[in-house]
Amino acid sequence: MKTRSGGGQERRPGGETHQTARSVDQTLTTNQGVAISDNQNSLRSGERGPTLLEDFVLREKITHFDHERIPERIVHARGSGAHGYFQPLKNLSNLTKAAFLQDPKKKTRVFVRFSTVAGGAGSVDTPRDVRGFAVKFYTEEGNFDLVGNNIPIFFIQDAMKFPDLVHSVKMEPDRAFPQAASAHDTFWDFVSLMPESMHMLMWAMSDRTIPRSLRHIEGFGVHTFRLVNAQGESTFVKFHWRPTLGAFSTLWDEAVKIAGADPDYQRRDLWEAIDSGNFPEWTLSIQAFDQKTADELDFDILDPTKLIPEEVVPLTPIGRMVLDQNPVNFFAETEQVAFHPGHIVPGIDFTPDPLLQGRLHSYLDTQLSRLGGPNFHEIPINKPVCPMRNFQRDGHMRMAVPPGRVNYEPNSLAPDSPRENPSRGFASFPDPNAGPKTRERPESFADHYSQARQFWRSMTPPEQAHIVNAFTFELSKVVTPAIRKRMLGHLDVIEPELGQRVATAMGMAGEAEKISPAVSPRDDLDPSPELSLIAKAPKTIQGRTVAALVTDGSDASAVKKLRDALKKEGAQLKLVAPKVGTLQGGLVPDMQLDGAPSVLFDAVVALPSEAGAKELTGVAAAIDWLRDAFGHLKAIGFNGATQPLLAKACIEADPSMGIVAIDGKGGIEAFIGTAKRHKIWERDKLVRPQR
Ligand code: HDE
Repeated sequence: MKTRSGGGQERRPGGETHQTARSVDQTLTTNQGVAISDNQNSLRSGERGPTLLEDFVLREKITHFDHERIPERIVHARGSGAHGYFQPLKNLSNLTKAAFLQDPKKKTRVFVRFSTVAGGAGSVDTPRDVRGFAVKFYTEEGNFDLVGNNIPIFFIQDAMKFPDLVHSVKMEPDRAFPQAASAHDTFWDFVSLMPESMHMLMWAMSDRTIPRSLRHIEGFGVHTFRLVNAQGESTFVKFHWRPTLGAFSTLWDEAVKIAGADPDYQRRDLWEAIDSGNFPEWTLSIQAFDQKTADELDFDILDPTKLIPEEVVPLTPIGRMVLDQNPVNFFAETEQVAFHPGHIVPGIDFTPDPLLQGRLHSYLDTQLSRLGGPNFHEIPINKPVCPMRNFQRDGHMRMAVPPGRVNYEPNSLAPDSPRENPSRGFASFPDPNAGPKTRERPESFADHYSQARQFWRSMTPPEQAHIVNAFTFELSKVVTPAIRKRMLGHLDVIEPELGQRVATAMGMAGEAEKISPAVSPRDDLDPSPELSLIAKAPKTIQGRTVAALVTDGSDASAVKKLRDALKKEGAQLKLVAPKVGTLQGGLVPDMQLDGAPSVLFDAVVALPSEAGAKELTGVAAAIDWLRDAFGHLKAIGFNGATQPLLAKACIEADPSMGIVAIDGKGGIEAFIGTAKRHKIWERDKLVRPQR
């Protein structure tokens, strides 16, 4: 279902309507509404003379253009957004009085922005990086922003360290590189001096930071929040988003090649999925627990570098989010949307997590410079859908025109003007935590290694191998040997096997600096299988793209059979050919081979004609197409004609390694069954050194 075209008015968040129909009079005007007679030529003194200062049309147009860019976000600059809705699964009044969580029939509109953290707005989509997962709920009681990431913990425990963390990971300030990459000295220098980062580093070096797409990421609120019901009772919660399609990742080599083949890979994927009616969906779950459970946990619930394993406090699904509409204007919506963890509604409240507390200042402050002043809440994408009234006035770019002489409260001159409302208004939970004024880390935040070790032990062998490879890659890019050695020392503490494998892979065995942790890592935390993506991956190809390599003379009926079978599974087929024009035999390719390497697809099938296959044996892009799919552990289907090409790519037609002949009986089903495995892990040892 297309949602962006057609006449009439579409409902937009912020109570705005979006006019999609063209007005009858299409005369071009200035911003003041003056009709423009010539939009091609500036006003000049004589045909070949100088341009006149008087040309208000030119000056207005150029001046506006000069100011088209606003400062990009200092972090999370590159983002992709979408509209959608949220619907609770049940009435949650036992936990919270938040109005949007009471009625399972009620849909609340949302706007979501996914992002990478370190790169600039024009950087690529697939660096190794944390993904932001920010959701704005336009509730009837005001906007609620759940500003999370795709990783349940964070690098640091205290907001005081955030500028240092971000400075260290962004481009180095003298040389302005590397862009969108943590693989450089300053980042590893900083984190290797911050033991509290160790747990997050394990996640950052795992496959979580190279996701297959934005539709395939989990999301987390990270901090512990509170839900508060009408009786004033509070429950602690951690928020979790789980994609219905399952969470999947790419391989590092694949992510690197995608960056070159399609820098907008994830933005395009999200856009195309929504545009074609394949609306991405997530379940919102909570881990809900009381003070007694909090006291019994191994770690402090206020420490954002720790998680609560699902095996200890299970997830309770509470709602579902569907993204069903692309933005109609990237700047107006995705760029100007302003998230803030402090945008909260009655029934939800903060905890004194020292990272969250710092964020409550930062996000409001950053919008002042990013969006130019204190009135960013009037920008349509940021506007609440419920009535908004107060005595705040004026400032840059004020849109509202509040009439009357009364702009203060209390007043007796305007009895109908807004008043506070103790029964409905937001009341902070009376958190009893207080103490002497101090700058100190609590003792309960001191264990920095136990959950890092638990994470390592919860991974499957391929995931462990990827973590080893990621540390090896990143640290090999660090030029200063002392930093490498310091990090190797931390890895030894996390788990000696990890430290040794990375050191050996770098040719630095025995060179680790000795790190003596303040609190030694515990050995008794059970692995948490829910932390592994591979262990819980659903067997599905729903929402995936399979590519078929076709040539002149390819069998159109074989292509149709494959397409129909994939469609039944909710997957789509794209045709890739040496040339994009219509092929002999009538097939119409979607993409030309040069611009469609196999990294862009989830699984591939070679369906050339015999003559076509022979010709492709002399084309590097075709050989790489199969070799890369092989190296990236993707299911490969082939017809009989492909044999010479497989031979040229040194690929043995071994079904146990996911190389499936599809022209025989049951061939297509066998191929789809293989593709549902996402990656053929058995093949990994054939193509990657097992460090
Ligand atoms: Fe952010 N963060 N952050 N952050 N963050 C921003 O706000 C900040 C943190 C997150 O799509 C900025 O509007 C501080 C944790 C997302 O617009 C800024 C601290 C988590 C986004 C800011 C943190 C996040 C941001 C930059 C530590 C996961 C993108 C532009 C105290 C729970 C939102 C902006 C979007 C953006 C500050 C830590 C998630 C500068 C000070 C932890 C998803 O205000």
